[in-house]
Amino acid sequence: MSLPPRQHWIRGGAWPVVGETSPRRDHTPWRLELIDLQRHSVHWSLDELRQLDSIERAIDIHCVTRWSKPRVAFRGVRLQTLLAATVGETPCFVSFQARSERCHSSSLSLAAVQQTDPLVVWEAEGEPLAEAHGGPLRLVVPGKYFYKSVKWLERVELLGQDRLGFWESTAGYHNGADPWREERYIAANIARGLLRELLEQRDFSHRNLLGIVAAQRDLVGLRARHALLRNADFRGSRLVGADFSHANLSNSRFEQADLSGADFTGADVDGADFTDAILTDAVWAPLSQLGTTLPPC
Ligand SMILES: Nc1nc2c(c(=O)[nH]1)N[C@H]1C(S)=C(S)[C@@H](COP(=O)(O)O)O[C@H]1N2
Ligand SMILES: [Mo]
Repeated sequence: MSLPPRQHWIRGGAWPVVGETSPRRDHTPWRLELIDLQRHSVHWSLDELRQLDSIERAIDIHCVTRWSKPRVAFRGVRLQTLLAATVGETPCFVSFQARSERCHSSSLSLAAVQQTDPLVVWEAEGEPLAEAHGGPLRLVVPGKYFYKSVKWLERVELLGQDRLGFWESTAGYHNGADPWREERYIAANIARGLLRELLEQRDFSHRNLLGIVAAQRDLVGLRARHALLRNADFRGSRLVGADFSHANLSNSRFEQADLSGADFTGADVDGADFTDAILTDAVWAPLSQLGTTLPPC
C-alpha cells in the first residue's frame, strides 16, 4: 500500500459519500450507452454487462480532499473491453456522463484510459454497489483522484476534443487528477495588482481566490466571508480574529497560522491542514470537515 503526497488513510474502514448522493429519478431501465466518433451508438443493459468477462480488482481510492481508502475490491468490466466494440478511427478523449440532476460528468484522454485501465463496476466488496456510491453502475479510474470516477454512469462518448467535466469546468479541479503529482486544483487567475490591493485591505469577502498564496503574512482581522479559498496557502500567517464564515476552505493550508478567535461558522474545511495552527477561542462550527487535519487538543 502506498500513499500519494499529502493523503492519509481513512480510519475504521469508513467510505464517505462525496458529491451527489443519489441519481436523477428516471424509471427507464438502466442501460449504458457508448457513442463513437461517427456518432454511432451501442448499448448494454445491466444484464448484458454482467454477462461480459468481469474481473475483480482491489483499487485504492484517493479523494482530492486528502482521505484515501486502501484496496476496495471492485467487480466490473474493463472500460477498454467496451471501447473495443467501437469502430472507426482512434479517438482522443472519452467523456463520462451520469444519470444525475446536474448532468454530472468527467473525462479522460484515451492515453489516460490506456494507462489507468478503468473499470465500469456494479459490485464493491462482494456486494451490489450501494446507490449513494454510484450503484447500479459507476466508473472507477485507478490512480486518479476519485472525482474522475463518475457515479451512475449511463453514457460514454468518444470525442475528438476534450470536454471538461463538472468539477473540472465549474470548480477549478485539475483535469489531470494525478494524485502522485498532486494535480488537485488549478489556481484562479488573480492579477497581481488586485492581489496586492486585497491583501492590503484584508478583504476577501465573496471573492473567488482559488489557490491564492497568502503565506507568512500579517492578515489580522481578515474578512473572508463567503470567499472561495479552496487550495489557498495561509501557512504561517497571522489571522487573529479572521472571519472565514461560510467560506470554502477545502484543501487550504493553515500550518503554523495564528487563527486565535477566527470564525469558521458554516465553512467547508474538507482536506484543509491545520497542523501546528493556533485555534484558541476560534469559533469552530464548520459545515464539513472530511479529511481535515487538526492540531491535537
Ligand atoms: N455523478 C457523480 N459522480 C461523482 C461525483 C458527483 O458529485 N456526482 N463526485 C465525485 C467525487 S469528487 C468523488 S470523491 C467521488 C465520491 O464517490 P463516493 O461518494 O462513492 O465516495 O465520486 C465522484 N463522482
Ligand atoms: Mo472527491
